[in-house]
Amino acid sequence: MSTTTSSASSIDENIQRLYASHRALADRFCYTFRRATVSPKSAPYVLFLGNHSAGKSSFINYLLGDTSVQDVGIAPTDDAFTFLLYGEEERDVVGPAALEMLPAELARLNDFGPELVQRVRVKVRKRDVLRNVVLVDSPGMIDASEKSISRGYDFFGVIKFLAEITDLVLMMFDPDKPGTTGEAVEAMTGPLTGFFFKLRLIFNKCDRFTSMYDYARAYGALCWNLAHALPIKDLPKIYNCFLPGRAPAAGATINLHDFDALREEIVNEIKSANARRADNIQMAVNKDLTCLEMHVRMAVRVRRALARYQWAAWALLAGSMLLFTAAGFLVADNWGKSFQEVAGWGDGFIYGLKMLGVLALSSLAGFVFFAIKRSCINRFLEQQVVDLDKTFEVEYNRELSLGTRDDLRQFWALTKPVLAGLFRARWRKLPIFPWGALRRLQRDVAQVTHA
Ligand SMILES: Nc1nc2c(ncn2[C@@H]2O[C@H](COP(=O)(O)OP(=O)(O)OP(=O)(O)O)[C@@H](O)[C@H]2O)c(=O)[nH]1
Ligand SMILES: [Mg+2]
Repeated sequence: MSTTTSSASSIDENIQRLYASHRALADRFCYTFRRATVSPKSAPYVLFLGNHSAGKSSFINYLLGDTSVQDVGIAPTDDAFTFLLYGEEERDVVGPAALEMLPAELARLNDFGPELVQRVRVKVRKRDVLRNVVLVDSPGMIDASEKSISRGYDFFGVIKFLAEITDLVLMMFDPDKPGTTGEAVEAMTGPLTGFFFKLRLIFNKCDRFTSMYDYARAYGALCWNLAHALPIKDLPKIYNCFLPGRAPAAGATINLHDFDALREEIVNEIKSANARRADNIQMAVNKDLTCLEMHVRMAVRVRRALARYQWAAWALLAGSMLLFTAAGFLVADNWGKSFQEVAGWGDGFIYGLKMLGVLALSSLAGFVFFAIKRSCINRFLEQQVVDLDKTFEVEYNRELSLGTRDDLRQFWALTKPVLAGLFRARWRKLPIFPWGALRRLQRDVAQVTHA
């Protein structure tokens, strides 16, 4: 136990050190660290997501060996996020008091507003399985048409936050809705992007099939839908399973024994979520620092292009002004009496007026040239923002051409909107030269990646 605690402390210290050493660079480039502050010392979380009636709550009851813990039913049953914790004294708590019972890293749930906080539930149960893991049940996902009835809080924001801090995310489907509910697809294309390494797909209720043909059709439909929803090349493993203790479907000819083995596999994954915690924390740090590196590299590349354009525009403006003024003086000098021909106060006064006129005209031209320069720079900036994808392909050409870094595109999907907003709002404030800070960051990213 003490070895675990001391290794958790050393992970914590290393992370703190890493973040402290790159915070100045992040601040200079207006990058907000994304990693949720998860402590390696707290119990791991397993998050159950999926269509309504996919069997999330039933699976949790099965794990706890108690059918009375979570309510189950055919109709959408749960509208709450339920955290099942271990405790000697069993009790149920809802709302703000429930949030207070949860570890500090979950306090950010408060930011999603009272509608969510009222739907946070804690159930303390004295079950062995909960000694090593916190189970999180979630409201069932519904179809896009049903979604018009608002949940009253940012459901996908909550999913994203929980996916960040949890160690295992189980996404459950059932034969009635094999991956087709709008929210399930939206979750996989949105908030779960970047967390596929901790995502396990479960095709539940396989005991409902009457024949292999029946099963193959539903499984095919699930794979088809997932292929469209998951922005990754390889389909992750799908755990086909069912919960025991139910009478098989009438006339069923399908052999369910193989599904038993897959259920046990997923149960073991849940029970050993503890072992994944350090890895998950390291992955989160790696992702955050890689995003920072990407943010800085791309910011510097675009900032330099903008700086070059700006300098060229200033040079053009200064040159045009010089030419315009010189030409003005020349014309004014040759118009009426030239400088050599000026004799007396009267001539001098008229000559002075001519020159003042030239100065006034060139100031006016200066304003016009300046406005043109500004609008050209703004147009160039907008073009740079529109072309961010192309710039990314150029900047990461070497890494992408090797074909080994699919994750970079996922990181880019997170980084791009932030950079676009940053360029539009304050590109002039971004540094052009990160000096050695970027190299130090790249060295640390490489170290974390290969640790
Ligand atoms: N045949 C069969 N039925 C199951 C299985 N697992 C769950 N069910 C049934 O499916 C129905 C829905 O189960 P729940 O556990 O309430 O589903 P849920 O995903 O929690 O649903 P929501 O809370 O509405 O999101 C219940 O009637 C369960 O008895 C299974 O493996 N096989
Ligand atoms: Mg439920």
